[in-house]
Amino acid sequence: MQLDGVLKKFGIENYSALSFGNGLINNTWIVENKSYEKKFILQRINQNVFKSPEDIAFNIRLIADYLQRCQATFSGQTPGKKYLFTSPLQTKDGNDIVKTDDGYFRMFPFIKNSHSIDVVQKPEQAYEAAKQFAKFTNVLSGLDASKLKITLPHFHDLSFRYKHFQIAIQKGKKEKIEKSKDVLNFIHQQKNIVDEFEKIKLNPEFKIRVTHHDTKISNVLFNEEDKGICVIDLDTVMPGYFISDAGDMMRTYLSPVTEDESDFSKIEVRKDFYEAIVNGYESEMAGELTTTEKKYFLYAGKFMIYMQAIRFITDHLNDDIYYGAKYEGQNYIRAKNQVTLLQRLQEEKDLLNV
Ligand code: ADP
Ligand code: GN1
Ligand code: MG
Repeated sequence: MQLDGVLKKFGIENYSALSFGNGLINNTWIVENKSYEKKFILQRINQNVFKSPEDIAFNIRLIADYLQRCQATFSGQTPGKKYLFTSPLQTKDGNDIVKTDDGYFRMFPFIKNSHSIDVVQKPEQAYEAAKQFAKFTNVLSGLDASKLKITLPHFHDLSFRYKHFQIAIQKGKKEKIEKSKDVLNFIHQQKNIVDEFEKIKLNPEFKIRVTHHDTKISNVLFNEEDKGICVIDLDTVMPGYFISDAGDMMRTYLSPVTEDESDFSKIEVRKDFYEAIVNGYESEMAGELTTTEKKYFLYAGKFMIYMQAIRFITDHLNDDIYYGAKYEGQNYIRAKNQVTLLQRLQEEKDLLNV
């Protein structure tokens, strides 16, 4: 893709650009300005998914301005030290986002001496990541979440996902449905997870807060000592429940293998990682979470794993229009992987906060 025009808007002409990261939705490049030896992260927003990229830019700006206004200091941090937030760079014309014939682009400074990881190998990494996502929500507790634009309507609305899943079964090809029976049956059997979510929506003990909604490990930057620096990938920051963030950490940090693993015997629930997530999250959010919410960490894991299984199998039945597939049946494998993970989690009887 020709990036000259976009980079020129940010005042960069002499550059190198390399594709970067393993995200499923956006395109990311690492850009180096050869004149100043400065690095940037350039991203093209996936418009099939995000219909209004301006809304994402609005939310990130709202948060950046809020943090700047209150110069947020934070318990657990050195007093006076500012919360690190990766604000987008502005173009020479003062815009956060650039529209070209190839789509919408935005750029961030590359956080120095940072790296991300794709698989959580040590409980300390799970703790650090959970702490960073909790800190993000906590530092924004004074920002009215309802001011955020909804960048993806119904994103973590499990009841909505379940409805779409049922439609996909009605419309999907008979043969595909027949071959997916094991996954479909399991999802139907676990419908109580949806019913519980309906109760949560009616329960005032569950607070709506500024929620990240994509807490996988690659969305945290670490320093060389493996300490969390900050969270990134803010496209899905919207009002939401803590079960979205805590649950997606369970979904992606508990098992030693990723959602793409097809050898399901490798999927397991690592109890010490579960505890690290709860402790890391509570290290920043204990004062904010209600007593009821604190009892819902295990449910959070089930909720997110179940929803991801539904999303993958729905996409499989819909011919991979959302996630794409590198090989035929990839989204079926991913769904079965998530079903296996949920089964493993349900087998655990003595996890914290049950
Ligand atoms: P995607 O939506 O494709 O997941 P991300 O915003 O998560 O996009 O970026 C992809 C990867 O790029 C991240 O996992 C991280 O390694 C790297 N990255 C993103 N933003 C920055 C940044 N500001 N500084 C350093 N690395 C970054
Ligand atoms: C997508 O963009 P990425 O790869 O971080 C998806 C998440 C899923 C995840 C599964 C906007 O995240 O909701 O959990 O894939 N993001 C969107 O890997 O749909
Ligand atoms: Mg990401």
